[in-house]
This record gives sequence, structure tokens and C-alpha cells, in this order.
Amino acid sequence: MSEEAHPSTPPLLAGKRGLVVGVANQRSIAWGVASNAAAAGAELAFTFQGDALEKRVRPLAESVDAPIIEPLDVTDDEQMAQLFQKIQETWGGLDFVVHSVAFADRDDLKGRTIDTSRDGFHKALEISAYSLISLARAAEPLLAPGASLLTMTYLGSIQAVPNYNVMGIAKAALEASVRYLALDLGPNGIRVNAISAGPVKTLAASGVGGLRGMLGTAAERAPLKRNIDTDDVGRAATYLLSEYASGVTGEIHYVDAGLNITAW
Ligand code: 0WE
Repeated sequence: MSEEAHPSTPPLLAGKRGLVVGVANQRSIAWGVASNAAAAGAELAFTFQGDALEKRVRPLAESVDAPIIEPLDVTDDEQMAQLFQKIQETWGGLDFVVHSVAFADRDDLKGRTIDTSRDGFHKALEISAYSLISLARAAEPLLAPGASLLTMTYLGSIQAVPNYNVMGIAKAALEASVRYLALDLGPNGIRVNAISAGPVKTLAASGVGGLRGMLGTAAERAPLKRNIDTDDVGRAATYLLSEYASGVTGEIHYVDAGLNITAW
């Protein structure tokens, strides 16, 4: 009967160990990914950036019994090395990495892109795009065939979204990095993908002027007639990190209630 046709299968990420970089608080997209991955059987390591965020991240990480909670500023090579040393000692290997990190100076997320300073450009690209490359390089020795990397991007990479400005340029670099890293790591059976999330009200987005209006417009325009939440992203992420996506790499997967396919 149905038992024979549909034998029960283990949860999607059973026995997998993953690193999650980019949790700031409970509303973070990274937490949506982490909580869904944990529910799907993954064991997780977390990083926090600075003392202020440690107070937020630690209780969340402990709620899913994370054995590794370490500081990481993605521009600090020494912290990066220490983090992977710790993962090596604790686990000896790693099945996935979630990168959910972006930063541009607040002044560069308004006004004209033409006014972006060299320094502001460098900072946005370093933190938001180069950090995926450094994480991939540091993680590579720990990754076995079947492992995967996942990052978060936004439509502003391929369409000009007012005020997204230098972040759009950084996300374009990030998406290209996904494809080139997929090419590098593919021969070892390691996949690299991105989720392009629709707008969500997170801490990162809270400083953004006009976000409320954007969320309203997005929900009206999107085929699903709603905004997405971090669980929408978390469920798609769980699939991309799992064997169910074994043939998927170098992909930018939209989780935006269909917004990106619309013209009007
Ligand atoms: O990628 C993002 C935002 C990332 C972000 C947010 C901030 C706010 C605080 C990067 N750096 C900073 N720096 C700060 O000082 N999103 C996809 C959310 C977002 O940000 C926008 C958006 C959307 C959507 C900025 C302008 C217009 C739309």
C-alpha cells in the first residue's frame, strides 16, 4: 500500500553539519535558514559580528544546540582562520556554509550611485561579495563531495532599484562569484548557489527609507499577492543544501513570491 509506495525518508539535512554566517537576530534571513535547517536535522555552527550581536546570536544558537558559536568579522583573515580551526577540531569536516552578509555605508543607500566614493564602493564589495570568496577558500579543505555553499542576493543586482545603488553592484559581483565558485568547486562535487529573496523587514532593511512602501508595492505586484518571510527563504534553502538539489549549482534561485517575473 502507501507504505510500500512512499517509504518514510529521513529529514532532508539529517546528519549534516553546517556553518551559518550572518545571524543578527530572530528576524534575520540567516535565522530563517538556520531554524529550518535545524528542523530538517542539521547540526549548526554560528558566527556573530561584535559584542552587541553576540547577545542576540548566542541564545538563538543555543536554542538549536549549536556546538560552535564563534566571532567572525568577514574582513578579518585571522578570525576566519580561527573559526575554521575550531570547526576542524570540533567536527573534522563541514557539509554546508550559509553566507548571509551585506554592508554598505548608510549614505551610499540613498541619493545617486554616481556619488559613491572609492572607499564606500570598496567596503560594500569587500563585505558583501569578497566575503563569499574568502569563506569558500577557508571552508574548502573541510568540504567533501556533496557539500554546498549558499548565499543571499537581491533583484537590485540585475535591475536598477532606486537607492539600492552600490549594493546592487555588490550583489552583481556576488552573483558572478557564485557562478565562478561553482566552476571552481564543481569538479570536487561541491555546489554553490544563491537565493534571491524578495524584500523582507529585517534589521538590515530597517534602516532603509521607503521600505514600507516597497513591501506594499511588492505584495500587490507579486503573482502570489503577498510578501515573503524568512521561513519561505529557509525552506528553499533547506532544499538547496540537501541532496534533493544534487544537480543544481551556480544558480540564482528567486524566493520572491514571483515578483521578478512581472513587468507591470
Ligand atoms: O541587501 C539589502 C540591504 C543590505 C544593507 C542594509 C543596510 C542598512 C544599514 C546593507 N548595508 C546597510 N547599511 C546600513 O547602514 N536588502 C536587499 C534590503 C534592501 O535595502 C535597500 C532596499 C532593500 C530591498 C536599500 C535601498 C532600497 C531597497
